[in-house]
Amino acid sequence: MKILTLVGLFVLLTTSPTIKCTPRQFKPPPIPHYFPVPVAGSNSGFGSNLGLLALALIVFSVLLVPTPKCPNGYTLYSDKCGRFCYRLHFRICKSWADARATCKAEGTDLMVPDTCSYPFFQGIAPQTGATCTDYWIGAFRTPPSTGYMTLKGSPIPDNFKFWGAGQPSRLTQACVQMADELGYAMNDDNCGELAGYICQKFI
Ligand SMILES: [Ca+2]
Repeated sequence: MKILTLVGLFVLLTTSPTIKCTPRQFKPPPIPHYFPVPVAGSNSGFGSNLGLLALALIVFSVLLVPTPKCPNGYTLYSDKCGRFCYRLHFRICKSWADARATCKAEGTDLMVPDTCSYPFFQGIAPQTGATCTDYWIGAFRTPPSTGYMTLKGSPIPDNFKFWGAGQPSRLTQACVQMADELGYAMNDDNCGELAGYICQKFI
């Protein structure tokens, strides 16, 4: 029995096909094209990608720069006249000085009249349910000086186009408001009078 087993094993080994091992050819995987591959006959490779990279950086930097925000209760205005936040206070009437103090407490100041944005404020001045009909703005004089100026120190001539008819009347009046009865044109009045007020902040 053992002899038959040995004979069978011999036959099996001598008749089996030979398995030849050949070294596996190493083929490196393709390199991903993270970087531009110059194209023959073209100069649009690396340079154009640098341009795209710069554009991407600009876009990201713009997205990352925080947009200035207006204080609570304020509205953003932006056009050829500039970019500013504003708020009309028309329910609690105050003197010119108290009105300005409130604007400052809100991080702003009284609205400075200028030829560009004044018509905009005239347009939004009428407010439904307003307790105060006039609005203090950022213009005044310091008696005995008769010359009016803005909070920025710019003089306001008497022929400034947004003075109401017959204004400024001066006398004891030294603070400027947008007067309801004058179509919200400018009127000087006594600084202690109670009125609404407009706060503004350029951003
Ligand atoms: Ca007046």
